[in-house]
Amino acid sequence: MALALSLGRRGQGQCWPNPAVGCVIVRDGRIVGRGTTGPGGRPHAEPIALAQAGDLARGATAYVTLEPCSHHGQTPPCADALIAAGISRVVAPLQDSDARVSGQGFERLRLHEVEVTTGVLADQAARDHAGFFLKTEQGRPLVTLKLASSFDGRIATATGQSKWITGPQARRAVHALRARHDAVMVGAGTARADDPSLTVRDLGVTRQPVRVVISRHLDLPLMGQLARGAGEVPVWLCHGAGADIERIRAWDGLGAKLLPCAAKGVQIDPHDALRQLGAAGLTRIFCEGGSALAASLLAEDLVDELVGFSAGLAIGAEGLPAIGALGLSRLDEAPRFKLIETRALGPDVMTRWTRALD
Ligand code: AOF
Ligand code: ZN
Repeated sequence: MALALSLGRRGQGQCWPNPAVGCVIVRDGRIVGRGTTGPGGRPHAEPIALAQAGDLARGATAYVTLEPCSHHGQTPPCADALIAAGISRVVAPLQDSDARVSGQGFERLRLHEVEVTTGVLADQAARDHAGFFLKTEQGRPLVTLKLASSFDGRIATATGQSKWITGPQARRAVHALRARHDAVMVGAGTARADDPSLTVRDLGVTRQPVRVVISRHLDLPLMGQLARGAGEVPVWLCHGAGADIERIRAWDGLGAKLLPCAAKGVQIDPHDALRQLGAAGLTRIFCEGGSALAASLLAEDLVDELVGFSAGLAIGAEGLPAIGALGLSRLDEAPRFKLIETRALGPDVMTRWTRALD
């Protein structure tokens, strides 16, 4: 199952709107087939592994990271394919949250006398599929918030200088993280200040993450990196109702997808933006700032994971803070996260945190 989970994780960022599933087929203690859900969500993992196994699938055990599907979608049900291939046991940690499946895949397998074991490495599987579960159960994607800052949590000097706070190893790690998400998201301030391309470079991904900008007024440069490549790597813009019609037309003409969102105070309502991004198919979003967007997501308890890159550099109080005002007065109101990983990356340190849910 650990191998199946790692195969599944390879598909993260590539399979949306579907979950990235892994499958390993074992016969007499030998691995005879492996599969990962294909780019865009098809083929599913099981038929890939079954095709590799061929006749050896008869009497074998299939380890699948999610309940095999039971519905007739664009492909026939994986539960039926496993039954037809003569698989005698299926090990799958969790039930699928898609209403077309949820429990019926397991039921179908049991009905055909396939032994079903659930719960194996379920915590890891729940983390790996968290984006898909959030999308199907709560209608929003998972949000990973990335902060690359000085030791004192600043992302730029008072004059806006930010290149570079962290070193090349940390920046490479950022590209690897982008590749594992369906979309990279920034606020309008960051899009204006940094003119970022938000693409994955030097990693050879088959599917680039969607580039999302949250911009109430759509006051984004029409000559920058995002505008230039909008025809090739998707650009999705979450904007407010009052955005200038000429700007809407201009971005539409460049090939961007426009998502009108509700406002909350002077900003876009992050709940509405995420709801729309989820409805458009995204399961995992990598947010790279800036401080206002980071604060609005944290204030609404919409951050599931944090990734911090911390450099040995002190910028001081006049620098731009990584996270804008949260309006908190008490410590017990502050969103708290649980440490899951630390790694030294040359001169910098990476830490990963998950939302502590108590
Ligand atoms: C599996 N194995 O590898 C994946 C599954 O649109 P379709 O027909 O491709 O079905 C999408 C649904 O299939 C998706 O919502 C989820 O329930 C399941 N994904 N199931 O058996 C896989 N990716
Ligand atoms: Zn399937």
